Amino acid sequence: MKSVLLGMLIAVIAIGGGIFLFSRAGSQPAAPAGSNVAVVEGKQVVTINAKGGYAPRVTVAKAGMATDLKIVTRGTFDCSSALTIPSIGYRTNLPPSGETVVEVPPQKTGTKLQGVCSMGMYNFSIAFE
Ligand SMILES: [Cu+2]
Repeated sequence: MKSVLLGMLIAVIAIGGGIFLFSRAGSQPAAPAGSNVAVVEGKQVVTINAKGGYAPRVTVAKAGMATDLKIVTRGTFDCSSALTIPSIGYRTNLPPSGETVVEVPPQKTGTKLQGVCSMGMYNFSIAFE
C-alpha cells in the first residue's frame, strides 16, 4: 500500500514538473541568438540566468577572447545554484540572488564550455566560434 502511494506521489511530481517546464517554455520565447553576449572594454561578457535550470541553454560566443561569465540568480533555491564547469575546474554555490562572475580564459575555436548543476539535471553550453 505504501509503495502504491509513493508511486502515485512520484507520478504526480513528474507530471507537475512536466507541466511546469512546458508552461515556462511557452511563456518565455527564446531570446534572439547572441543577445546574452556583449563586449565590454575588450572583454566578452556572457550572461546566464540560473533558476530552475539555466537560460539560455545554448550560447554562441567569440573564441580567443577573455570572457566573463556572469551568472545571475534571482530567488534561486533549486539545485541550479550548485554550479560546476568541469572543463575549467570551476565549482561554486551561487547566492540565492545576485551576480557571480566566472573568469573564463580565452577559448579555442570549436571549444564548447558546459556548465552543469550538481545533480547533472540542468546544463548550459557556450560554443566558442
Ligand atoms: Cu540539478
